[in-house]
Amino acid sequence: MSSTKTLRHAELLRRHPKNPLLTAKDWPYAVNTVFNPGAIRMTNGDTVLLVRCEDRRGISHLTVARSKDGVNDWQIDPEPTLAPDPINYPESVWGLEDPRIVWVDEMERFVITHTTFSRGGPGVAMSTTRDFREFDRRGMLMPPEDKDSALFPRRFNGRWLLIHRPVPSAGRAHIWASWSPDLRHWGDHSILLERRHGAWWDALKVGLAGPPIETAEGWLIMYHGVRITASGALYRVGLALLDLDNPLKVVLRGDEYIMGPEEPYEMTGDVGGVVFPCGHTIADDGDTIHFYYGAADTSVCLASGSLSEMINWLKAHGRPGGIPYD
Ligand code: BMA
Repeated sequence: MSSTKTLRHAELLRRHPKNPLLTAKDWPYAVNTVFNPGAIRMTNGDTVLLVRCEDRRGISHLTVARSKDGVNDWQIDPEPTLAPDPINYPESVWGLEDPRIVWVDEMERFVITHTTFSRGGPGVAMSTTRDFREFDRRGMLMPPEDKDSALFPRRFNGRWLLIHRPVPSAGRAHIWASWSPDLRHWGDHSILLERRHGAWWDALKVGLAGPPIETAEGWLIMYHGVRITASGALYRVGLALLDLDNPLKVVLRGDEYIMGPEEPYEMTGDVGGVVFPCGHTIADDGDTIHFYYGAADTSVCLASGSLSEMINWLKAHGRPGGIPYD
């Protein structure tokens, strides 16, 4: 175990002083809550968030919020950008949730993987777009129950690789990876990152946070870990590093979470005790990461850090993922 003396998670990530950046009060139309946004930086430098908005029925849709600096002056679409369409897409009847966005050079499109809440439970769906105005909806990729999905932005040996998080009936859930030759047929499923056991902060479920981040040292991933307590679930965020050429190999996994709910806006809301990142942007220096997260299933917040510091922290506080030590 790494000692608490050397734990620097509080310094690793800096919450923005303007948090929460966006709440239901900022929305141009009536919603219950706004949270868990996907994020991407456009070539002109603008930040685009695809925000999960829960309406007052309880059904979620996704709406674009754009900003020049990723903090101020959000231009929010006047109506839902990507909404459930139960007639044409029955799998979306109870809503669209928690998008992750990647730019795929080969397709010259953004690929959005998101939860689609069907009558049979939540599964993973894919939509693509060039402009966040028109979308090509490709339906459900992974049947219920499955969530927390992102596509790697390029192929490995000719095949696409998807991260996702099926939930077995026992309720405890690991992060999985699956391969596809065509983004339609998926197979060769395997566990990528296991939940831990007992008292660990990530003992109940783990799920991907934002999409994998390509660095010289490997694919950096943030993931959420859930632990059940007497007063409900705690959602915190941890780090792992995957091999650059073989992302199924977990090079390092941090023992300790790097961020947990602490601030009042993270502790209080529709679901208190939750920080839930789904997307990030990288600044021009190639190192500063701004990640956007849902706080307490109620608002959109921002925290920033440095990719090199996060990797250095993992080297000090992590160990190879395949070794059982929990
Ligand atoms: C998870 C997801 C998230 C949500 C979190 C806490 O299962 O559904 O969308 O933020 O629970 O409620």
